[in-house]
Amino acid sequence: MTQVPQRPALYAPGSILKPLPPEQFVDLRVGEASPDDLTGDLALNAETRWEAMAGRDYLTPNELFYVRNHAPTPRIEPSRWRLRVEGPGVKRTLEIGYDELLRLPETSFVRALECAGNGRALFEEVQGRATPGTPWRLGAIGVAEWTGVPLREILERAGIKASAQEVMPEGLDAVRMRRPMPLEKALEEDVIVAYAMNGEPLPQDHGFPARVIVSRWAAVASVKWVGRIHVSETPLSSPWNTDKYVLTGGGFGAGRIPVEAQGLKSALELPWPARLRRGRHTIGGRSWSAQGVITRVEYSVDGEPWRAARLVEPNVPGAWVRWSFGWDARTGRHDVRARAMDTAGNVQPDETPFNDLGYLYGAVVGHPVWVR
Ligand SMILES: Nc1nc2c(c(=O)[nH]1)N[C@H]1C(S)=C(S)[C@@H](COP(=O)(O)O)O[C@H]1N2
Ligand SMILES: [Mo]
Repeated sequence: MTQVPQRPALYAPGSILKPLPPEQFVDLRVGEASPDDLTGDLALNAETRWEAMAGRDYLTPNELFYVRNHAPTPRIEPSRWRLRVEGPGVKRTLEIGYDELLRLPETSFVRALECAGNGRALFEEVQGRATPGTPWRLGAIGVAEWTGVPLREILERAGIKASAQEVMPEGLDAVRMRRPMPLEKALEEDVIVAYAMNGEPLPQDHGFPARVIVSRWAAVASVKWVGRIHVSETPLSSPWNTDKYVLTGGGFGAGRIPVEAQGLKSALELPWPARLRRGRHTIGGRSWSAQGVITRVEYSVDGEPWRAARLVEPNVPGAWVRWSFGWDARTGRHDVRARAMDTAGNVQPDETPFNDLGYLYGAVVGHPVWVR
């Protein structure tokens, strides 16, 4: 069992939430920031710089893991924290404290967490059509080992009624971020209430003391600082599945389809744009699919025929695979591309269907590389 040390009280008892200054969004990238900047009180949106992943192990270290907040990070004192499970879909209201949560049957697995908007800036930079919202390139993804209690264990302790339909975790942040999922999704074995990330207690910005991890779904479903789980007998809605995080406009017309499952992407472990000295280089990258396991990754420089990159184990379903290829770089400006394929038969396309809010960019990206 992963040992999670008790944290000291972060502030005086009385309220479990410390009022914080008005939203201040800081546009910085993980890797440019000092560790202090990454654990502060700010509503922080920070993406992992891909060059910071070059040559690293499989997992994203906690301090390099992207942060996406809709409101400032709340500071929660674990001894006062409670998770309440309630609603017409359960037989009784259940309250679980932090120590109790740590004593429930636990599970650990390695999975990616990826923002639905990852790659949004590329709609403009590659496809020439801008969308509003946080302009992530490809760094709004990370892979970690998550440890926690299966949501099923917790729901069963509250007694799931035969009529139960949807499950909506709610965060304790100022916006009370919440988003529903069908009961069947909530009961999957890799949907958990997590309290540890890469063997450490969840960092504050990643949801301390506990967050939901909904494997394979856009990370907006993985509610941080979870305080309440509502179980309904009817379909539920929240601004995050009706107005935000929906596919609408472009090829989707007037419909509003909530973003759920993630797709397929690849990224090079290089700065954007990259600058290299001429000569022989090993170029590394990672590819991931929420729909299956990556079976093959190909690369192409300056429009030359696609060739296979060398995959590096492990290749965990629902996480990513590392790969590399050798390149003899000549002076000039180059366009380096990678595309992945998965066991579900998906291949990264040359273009992503446009949608107004810029979700699920999955097309092949020409990475600009200057060589001198
Ligand atoms: N309570 C709460 N949970 C949240 C969010 C939030 O703002 N508040 N952001 C969501 C979104 S949009 C993403 S992409 C992920 C980011 O998780 P991370 O900051 O740990 O990388 O958390 C999700 N869970
Ligand atoms: Mo997100």
